[in-house]
Amino acid sequence: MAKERAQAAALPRDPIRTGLSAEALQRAVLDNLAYVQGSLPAYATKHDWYLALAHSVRDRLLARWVASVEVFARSEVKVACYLSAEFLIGPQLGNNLLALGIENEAREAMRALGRDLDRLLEVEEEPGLGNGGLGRLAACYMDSLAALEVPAIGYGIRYEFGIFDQQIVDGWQVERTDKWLEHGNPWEIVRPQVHYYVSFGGRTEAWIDEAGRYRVRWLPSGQVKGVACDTPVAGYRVPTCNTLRLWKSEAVESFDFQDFNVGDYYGAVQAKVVSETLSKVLYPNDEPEIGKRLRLAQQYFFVSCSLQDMLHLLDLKGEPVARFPNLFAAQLNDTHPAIAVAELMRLLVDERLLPWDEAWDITTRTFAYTNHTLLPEALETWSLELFSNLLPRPMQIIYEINRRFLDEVRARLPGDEGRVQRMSLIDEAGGRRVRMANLACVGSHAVNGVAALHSELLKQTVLADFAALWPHKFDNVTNGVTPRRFVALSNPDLARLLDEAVGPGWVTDPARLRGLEPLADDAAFRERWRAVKRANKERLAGAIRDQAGIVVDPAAMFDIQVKRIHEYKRQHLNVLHIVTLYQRLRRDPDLPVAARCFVFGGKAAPGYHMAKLIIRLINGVAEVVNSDPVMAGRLKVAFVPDYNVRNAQPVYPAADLSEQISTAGKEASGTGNMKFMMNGAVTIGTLDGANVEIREEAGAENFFLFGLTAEQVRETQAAGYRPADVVNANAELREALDLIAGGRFSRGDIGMFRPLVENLVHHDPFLVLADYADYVACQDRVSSAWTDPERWTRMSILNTARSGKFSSDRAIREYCERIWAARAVPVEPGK
Ligand code: F58
Repeated sequence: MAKERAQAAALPRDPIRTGLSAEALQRAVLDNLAYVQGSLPAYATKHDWYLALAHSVRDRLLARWVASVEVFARSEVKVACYLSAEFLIGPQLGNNLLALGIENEAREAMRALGRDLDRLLEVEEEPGLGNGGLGRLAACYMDSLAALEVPAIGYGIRYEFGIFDQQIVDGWQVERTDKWLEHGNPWEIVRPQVHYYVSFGGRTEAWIDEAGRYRVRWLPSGQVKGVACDTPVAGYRVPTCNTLRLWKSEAVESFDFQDFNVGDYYGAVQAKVVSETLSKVLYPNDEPEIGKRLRLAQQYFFVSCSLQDMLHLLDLKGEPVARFPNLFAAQLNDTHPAIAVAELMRLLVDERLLPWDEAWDITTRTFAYTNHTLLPEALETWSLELFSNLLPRPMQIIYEINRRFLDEVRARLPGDEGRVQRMSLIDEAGGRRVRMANLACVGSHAVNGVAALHSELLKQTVLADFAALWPHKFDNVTNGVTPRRFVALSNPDLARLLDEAVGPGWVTDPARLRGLEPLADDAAFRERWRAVKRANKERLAGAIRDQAGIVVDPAAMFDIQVKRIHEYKRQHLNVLHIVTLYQRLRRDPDLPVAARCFVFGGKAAPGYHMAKLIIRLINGVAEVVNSDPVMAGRLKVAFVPDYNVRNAQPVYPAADLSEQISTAGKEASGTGNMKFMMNGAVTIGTLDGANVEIREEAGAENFFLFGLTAEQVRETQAAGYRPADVVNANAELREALDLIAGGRFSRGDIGMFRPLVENLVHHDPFLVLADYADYVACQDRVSSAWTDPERWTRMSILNTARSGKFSSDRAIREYCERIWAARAVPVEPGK
């Protein structure tokens, strides 16, 4: 640390590297173009210009970054460590310009060089290092930690291939590999000197050391090296610049050379390839699947590197290991990093020689666990056989944690072996498995759900036994999203209007948006509000034309559902409504319904056939509706391919209606719902996840509610739900299903959608049909509200005005105060 401090002090203040004026930026870009890209303006490609600008921006972050790292060295500072297998950070250039407050200067500098900043922003690849909400949440939290000046490190995996690119071919999803590193990544600093070794396989051996202590050593069959790849996370208009530290796997020379020495050169090369495979690819699932050895290896790899790094930082501070929980808070983003509980115990007991109880106290004071799902089938477990083969020493430690834990359960709640079995870290039924959620609960001092309803249901269902044993551990932190990326950056026209209406402070203090409330009654303001929305819709219409080849009318209501495709999210309920409107209009072309443009976006897990069929159905309906002259000017349907952070940015600002229609009790929180609300969309939704709180904040009159409650869902299923009865009782629904099954949307192919329709009629596990009638009735209310633009605009303004709660800054403050005991430490650059 002393060395790093010296470096910070010595960091030269060269205006070419640090100046924030347009002129300084222009010189910096030319400088980097020549000396980093080895190019000249006359020959430079768009990529060269993008990279030269990106490096110039990164230069401007570096002094802040070094000064922020210095803060970690101070003895009293607690660092929030966010452990997550996914960080869906999105494109960096625009966001960093915004954080530094130099968008205008950069635009001017590039204009002077004959370049358009917007064209350069388009060049940046999406770093798709996550699947969906969970990964994006991690990125929003990193943004807020920096904005709030809380020292923080995000720890994860530097995947070479992120989430696949989605193409639509003949209406079907086709996956293409994502080559996000093809043109290099200007934001990343690889630090080969920051590396750790991670063991795998082999066996363990007990022994007695010189001091007579019982010890265990792990004799692994292989080791992998983890190298730190750092990305700066700039705080919005503050000097703090935190670190996202992602680990890349490399081969360990010594291991390969063992093979080499016995003459097996190809074996050595093969070992190298295997080691590098570890961080090669992100698993593209939105549900964990069983038995993927590589995935468990990835989890252990990044967790072990991260904990070794934290211990190393502790040593650099010269602090004793007993102070670890005072200096680090580690948040487990779902169970993917839950193996950290066993790994910290291993590091403390085997390597730092701490007695078990002391190590356990440190461990439980360090970790806290966030759960993101109630779906029992989505709770992660690993086969014992796989686990013990890959990680024999962590497995032993889990057995020991379990033995002590179950003794405690038996002592505190005697005579309840059923409970003991349910709470055990090992599931003994069927094939024996390690239960990661149980490990996370036992090893953490705090457990939270991600919305009020979800946290309640967690305590009543999947984690009920743990909540009964340790009620004090359980808490709720409702998710939040960053208003920087999702309003200020994505919706600049709205941002300007908000600046003018309530002052620019809303970006970091969105409670100020409440100041919009009186303006909802101001006709002139409503007119301006509509003009912003209209311009945003025109922009999205352009993107839909370019990407999906579909022409949509910006005057129509933009009714949007974007998120991963999943049966519980019920994109097919939305489709059933569209088919119903289509039928009504076919029957009566003069029917007075609001003109609507339905927009969908989202990826399906490659192996999830039903989700892929839902995409095919959306595209089949789009094909028929969009080419039917009766529907012209009334209905349009568009599926925008390759939904990701970058493509999402123009979507939220253009939405009139936000579709949040999951089966109540299934969506833990949702975060897209919050992004829509901030951008002035009105929600149609069930009482699920954070929708409940969105409705509370917006006011029931500014939210379109339908559907069964979580409790009614449970009751309906318990009473022996028969979806066929629902179909028989509803002529419109029957007609819609018949049309789908009859091949209308599959060019006459009556087999294509049969699995989907049969599943709905005979099983319907997510109560799509049970909620259909109420959904359609609610959509009719939406249509009639749309016919009164003044009323609609008022609702839209009030949604933005009351969205302040859903800023990730509020969520991070709650984590800091209630879970991490972490606080802001302002950075003074150059000191
Ligand atoms: C999501 N989970 C929840 N999982 O579904 C959503 O309700 C919530 O708002 C969000 O987390 C943030 O709390 C989610 O995105 C994944 O993508 C995992 C990826 C790895 C495999 C398991 C699912």
